[in-house]
Amino acid sequence: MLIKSAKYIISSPDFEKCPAPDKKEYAFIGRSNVGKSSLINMLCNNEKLAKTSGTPGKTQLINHFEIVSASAINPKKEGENVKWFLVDLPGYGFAKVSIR
Ligand SMILES: Nc1nc2c(ncn2[C@@H]2O[C@H](COP(=O)(O)OP(=O)(O)OP(=O)(O)O)[C@@H](O)[C@H]2O)c(=O)[nH]1
Ligand SMILES: [Mg+2]
Repeated sequence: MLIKSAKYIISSPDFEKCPAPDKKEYAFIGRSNVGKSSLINMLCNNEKLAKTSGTPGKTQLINHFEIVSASAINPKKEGENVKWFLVDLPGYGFAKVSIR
């Protein structure tokens, strides 16, 4: 699969405020500081897309990115643009931030 573009859409404090689920969504779950945001940036070839930090607890909101990729799953649609959400989630565990 070829990711053609990745665009920041919105940061949401809880799932009810997230964008309408009109596209497929993919998210990575894991402890704070394991590299979820870095992985998203690597996949999208854009180091500035998702904010990363060496201090656990950087991502505190649900961040939606709209991805346009060239389809490689359905042979009939090969090369066609497909839009989906890549979602950067806050980590759990040992975030070095105060409890809100
Ligand atoms: N050695 C190594 N360090 C990495 C790798 N990926 C990310 N890091 C580092 O790990 C730290 C945390 O990366 P993030 O991508 O911000 O981690 P996160 O899982 O999004 O963290 P939270 O937002 O706190 O949940 C940063 O200092 C990155 O540079 C990797 O593949 N190898
Ligand atoms: Mg993060």
